[in-house]
Amino acid sequence: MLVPSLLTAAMVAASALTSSPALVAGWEMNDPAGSTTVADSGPSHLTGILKGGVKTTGSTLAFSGNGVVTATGSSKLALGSQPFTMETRLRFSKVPNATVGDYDILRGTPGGGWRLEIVARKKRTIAVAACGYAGSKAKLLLTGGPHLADGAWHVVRCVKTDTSVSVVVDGVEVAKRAIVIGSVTTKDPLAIGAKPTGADPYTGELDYVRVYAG
Ligand SMILES: [Ca+2]
Repeated sequence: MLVPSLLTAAMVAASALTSSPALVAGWEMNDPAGSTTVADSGPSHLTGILKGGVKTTGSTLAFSGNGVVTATGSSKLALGSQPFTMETRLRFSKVPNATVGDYDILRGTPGGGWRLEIVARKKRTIAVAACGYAGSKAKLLLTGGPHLADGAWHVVRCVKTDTSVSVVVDGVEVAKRAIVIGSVTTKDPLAIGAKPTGADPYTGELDYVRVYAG
C-alpha cells in the first residue's frame, strides 16, 4: 500500500517542478548594510547599482524618495512573448503625491514595456498595485486591490500569460483582464524604485524584487 502512495507523491512533486516558472532575476536585497550594489541571484547576475537616496539595511532596500537602482544586461532575461511574472514584497505608508505621480517599483525597460508600479487613486487618498505592459500586440495598465500605504508588508505580483494579465496582492487575485500582450522587448537599464532618470521615485522599503518566466 505504501508504494503506490509514494509513487503518486513523487509524480506530483515532479509535475510541480516541471510546471514551476523559473527565476530569471531576483534581487533579495539582503546585501550587507552600506553596500552600494544589490546582487541578482538569478542566472544573469544583473547587479543593481544604488544611486541617490536608497540604502541597504541588510535585509531590505530603504528608499527615501529620491533614489533609484539600475542594472544593465536586461536583454539576457529574454522574456520575449513568454508568460512571466513580476513580484515584489514592499512596505510603505505614503500615497504617491502629485509631484511624484506614482512609484515605479520595477521597470524592465526605460520606456515601460513591462513594469510594476504603485499608483494613487480616489483623489490620491489610496495607493494600489499596477501592472503595465507595452507588447507587440497590446498595451495595458491593469490596477486593483486594496489600499497598500498602511505601513504593513504586502506582496504584489503581476502575472502575464499568453492570453491574460492579472494583479495578485497578498496571494489574492484582485484584477484580471483577458488580453494578448504579445512579446515585450527589454532595453537597458532596468530600474528598481524609480525610472532610470530618477522620476517617479518610491518612498518605502523593498524586501525583494523577482522576475519569473514560463
Ligand atoms: Ca530581503
